[in-house]
Amino acid sequence: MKYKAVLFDLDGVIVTTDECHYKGWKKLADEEGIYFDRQINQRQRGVSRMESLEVLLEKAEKEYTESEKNEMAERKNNYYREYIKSLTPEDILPGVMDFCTMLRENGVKLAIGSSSKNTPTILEGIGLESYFDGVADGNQISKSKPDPEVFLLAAKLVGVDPSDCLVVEDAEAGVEAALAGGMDVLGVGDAVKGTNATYKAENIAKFDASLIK
Ligand code: B16
Ligand code: MG
Repeated sequence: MKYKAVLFDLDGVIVTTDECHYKGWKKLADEEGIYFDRQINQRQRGVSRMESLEVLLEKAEKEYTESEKNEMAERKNNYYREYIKSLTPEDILPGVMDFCTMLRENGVKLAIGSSSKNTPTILEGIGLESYFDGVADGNQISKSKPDPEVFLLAAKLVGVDPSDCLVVEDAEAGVEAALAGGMDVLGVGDAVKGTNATYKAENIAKFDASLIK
């Protein structure tokens, strides 16, 4: 194989939780009377909770205090956590398990590199809490994507040099993070179409894995 490790983003790559993030932010925006749509939501992919709130507040008609912002981020997270309560292995996105099985059979290490502080809850919901060789998430980092910190940590956890890693991402910020860390990247979905991702595919199921063999 061309890579010794594959580092997966979580929301929008392994699991459908990107839709739960959208619904949580939409509910908050409606309550606050702030315009919000799916295009704005694309820019929240891969960035931290507080940075996502700032994206939403670009359309706000008033200034919010720091304590109001903290309350809003917490409110959204409570909605989000309600939605992800019902996650099951059926919410794993198409092609993910086949791709992981193929990689593992070829001796490739598998890790998670996610900005989300809810990563442990999500992995438990989809039954993959002990599946990965390393998990780097929003609880362990201080700079979120597009900074490469989370992917550099994931590479370190599996003992692989960044230049031997492939990152799989659905976010523009995530693609930038991987490239900044010296890694190749497979971008999936609509949000990565304008990026410099090494490979692009609609989703993992549609990716031609012979390209990395
Ligand atoms: P939380 P990823 C990211 O996860 C999401 O894409 C992004 O929309 C979210 O704001 C961020 O996690 C933080 O999530 O509020 O759960 O800590 O795509 O890097 O797996
Ligand atoms: Mg993502």
